Amino acid sequence: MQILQKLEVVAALWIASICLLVATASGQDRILPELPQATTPVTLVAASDPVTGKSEFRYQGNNTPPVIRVRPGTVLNVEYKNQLAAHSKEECVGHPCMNMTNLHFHGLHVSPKAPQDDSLDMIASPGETLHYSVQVPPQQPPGLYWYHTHPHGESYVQDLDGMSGAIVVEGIDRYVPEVRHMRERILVLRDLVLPKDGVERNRVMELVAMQTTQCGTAPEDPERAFTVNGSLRPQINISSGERQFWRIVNASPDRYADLELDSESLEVVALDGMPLAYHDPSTLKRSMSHVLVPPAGRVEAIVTGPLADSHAALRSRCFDTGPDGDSNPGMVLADIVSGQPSNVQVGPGQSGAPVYATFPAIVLKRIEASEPQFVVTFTEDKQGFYINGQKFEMSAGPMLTVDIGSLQHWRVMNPTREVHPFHIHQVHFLVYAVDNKPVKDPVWVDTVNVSYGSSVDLVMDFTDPIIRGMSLFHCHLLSHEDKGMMAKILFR
Ligand SMILES: [Cu+2]
Repeated sequence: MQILQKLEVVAALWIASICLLVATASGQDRILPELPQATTPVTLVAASDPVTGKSEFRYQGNNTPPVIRVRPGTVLNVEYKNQLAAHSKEECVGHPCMNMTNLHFHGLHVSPKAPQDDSLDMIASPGETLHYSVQVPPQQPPGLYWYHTHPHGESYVQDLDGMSGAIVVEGIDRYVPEVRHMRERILVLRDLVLPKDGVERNRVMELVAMQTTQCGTAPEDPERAFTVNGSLRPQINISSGERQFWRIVNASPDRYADLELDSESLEVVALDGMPLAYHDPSTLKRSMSHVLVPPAGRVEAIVTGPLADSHAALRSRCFDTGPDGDSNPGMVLADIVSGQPSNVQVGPGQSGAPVYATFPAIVLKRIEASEPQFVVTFTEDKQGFYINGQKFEMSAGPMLTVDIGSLQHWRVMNPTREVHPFHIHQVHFLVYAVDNKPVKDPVWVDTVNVSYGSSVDLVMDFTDPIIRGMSLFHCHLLSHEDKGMMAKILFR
């Protein structure tokens, strides 16, 4: 009886919170929430919601994860306290979660050794605290990164619960000076699991104008809606003709955001934290009608306010995840409404000249033309998910060892019937071919979608000695990673 009552309370509160989200989104006052900003040192707490049992980050007494801002050449200090419940109400890969946790600093070119970006040995049980002291190198590309938890077997649930936040490495204005005069907006995309109750479910789907016809080849019904900074379909104010600098991270554990604006193209200045100019000083930005941001990906773009009295929205388009994939329908993420011009206080900016990493074209061409030095093959069956036939084990040795100081040609193959986004810690790579055909505009990223029945060819940048140590590469659909689609790499 007591358990039943508790369950009813949980259900009632859960429905109430959905109603609140929907009510907030459908009411007049649904302005995009601003996120708290934090400078190092940061104290972050992992805690369990006493009612729902879901895990969350707490920062300065609230449950909104902060945007951590850090300058290149400084140390990012995070004290991370695991105050999750000893006994979880949530399920991880078929058993109750153990509520182990840690942090990964996604995309940063930093050491994988403790106390830095070590997702293997640094792990906290409930009651334990981790102390991160991450040396961000002076040549770190300035842009949008993010932190999320990375305990093998529990990553999916924790990320779906929202245990993630943005990191801004300051100084992108050194590459694209005009953004200094623009209002900056940080947009963190997360998931709202659609309610089971049919009426509530329809209300949410209608609210975000979710596509109801089948999208792509995945036959399943939609399961999620995107939220922006925790809000369902918020309004973003921008005056007509005003240019703003939007920095967007897809923090979903497994949904793709194929972003587009109704009114115009996005002027993209950085992907996955890497300014386009970082490897090509002549390319400050690129006009794109839509940008595919896979789970864990980021895009930073200049957006111009539409004409007054015209309706415009930020949308995610239908994305085909494959016949075995999850439904990924089109929907509206946010409405763009005409507001007062932003009053931007231009700060001093970052001093010093920008750092560029330009590999001679002849060197890149030679690597691209060579046979792959390593091939990653994603496979799956009813028992799990694999890289090169191996299911990840914490106790396993590295799948390969790489000597620091080289560029390498890697190929990632996906013979399965669903998409898998490939990610490697510590470095960026150049995506130059898909299905053995050169891509028109090669980009440096840290996460790339590999479509079903497809392959990508990459130039891996293993030149920086800071990455020395044991690291990881994996599929960034986190339930796949939890079920084995991950491997160790030793940078020597
Ligand atoms: Cu996968």
